[in-house]
Amino acid sequence: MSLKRKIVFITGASSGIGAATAMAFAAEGACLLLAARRTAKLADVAAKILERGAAAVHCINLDVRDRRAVQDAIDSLPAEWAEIDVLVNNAGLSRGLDKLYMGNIDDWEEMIDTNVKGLLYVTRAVVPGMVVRGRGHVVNLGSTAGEMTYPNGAVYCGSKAAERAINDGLREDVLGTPVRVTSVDPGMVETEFSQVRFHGDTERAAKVYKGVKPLTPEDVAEVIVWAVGRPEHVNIARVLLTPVQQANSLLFHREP
Ligand code: NDP
Ligand code: 8X3
Repeated sequence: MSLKRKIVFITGASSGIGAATAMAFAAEGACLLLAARRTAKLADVAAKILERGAAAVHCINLDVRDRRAVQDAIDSLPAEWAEIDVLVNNAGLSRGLDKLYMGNIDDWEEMIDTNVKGLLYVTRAVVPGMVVRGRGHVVNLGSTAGEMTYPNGAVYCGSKAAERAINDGLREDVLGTPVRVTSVDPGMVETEFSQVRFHGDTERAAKVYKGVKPLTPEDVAEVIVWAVGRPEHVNIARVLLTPVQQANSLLFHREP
């Protein structure tokens, strides 16, 4: 399926997987609607994707946790951006790595509000238009963490298990329409993810990737663009991808 001039809405496009996905869709000549909170970073991504071949770009300053702001952002899109063809529900984060009974409740709220409720708000705002127009594709970012819970990560893993259930539920609920629903579930990807998890502790973040060659954001972006580019009658339900040195959430082969 040609992605030329398709309107692709990516949440969390200011870094990591979201920014790489914007670049990958740009190379296909898509129109990129980019959202995040850090507008300066978003502007950098926008400039790069135009150089890369995006047909057009429009940036939105959006916190997906703000239910009203999400609906307003979609309702007030300029007419030429309103008919979203592809939604990539990528905005997400982990905070902390603590035993559940010692966890920081503010961290839990932030993860659940972003990864679960934010994803739901954006989906609720965008998918009705897809159903009415009779076309659309939703790609949700899951994780190996949603398949297998690891110690000290119960709330993040729970948020990604919820993503998995919501992804499958949405696919059931749009059955009978041409809308497609895909979950892309990576293992370890080197992005700002671990720095965010450890509240800016770069030394601790670097240890996460020690002795392992992680996935790059571009590896994940390539899978997302591939899933969206399948012929219109093909729905890729879920793609699980890991570095070769990772078998699942818990099992890694680390070089000394
Ligand atoms: P990054 O930290 O590099 O990027 C996260 C993106 O989410 C940023 O653009 C950030 O933008 C945005 N974001 C966070 N909170 C909000 C919010 N409240 N509203 C809007 N945007 C928000 O991490 P990744 O690229 O790694 O993460 C992207 C997705 O991939 C997440 O859903 C993550 O759970 C998932 N994932 C990551 C893996 C990994 O190992 N890195 C593996 C599996 C899944 P800003 O701060 O500017 O708002
Ligand atoms: C991100 C992968 O293993 O750090 O979802 O939770 S992990």
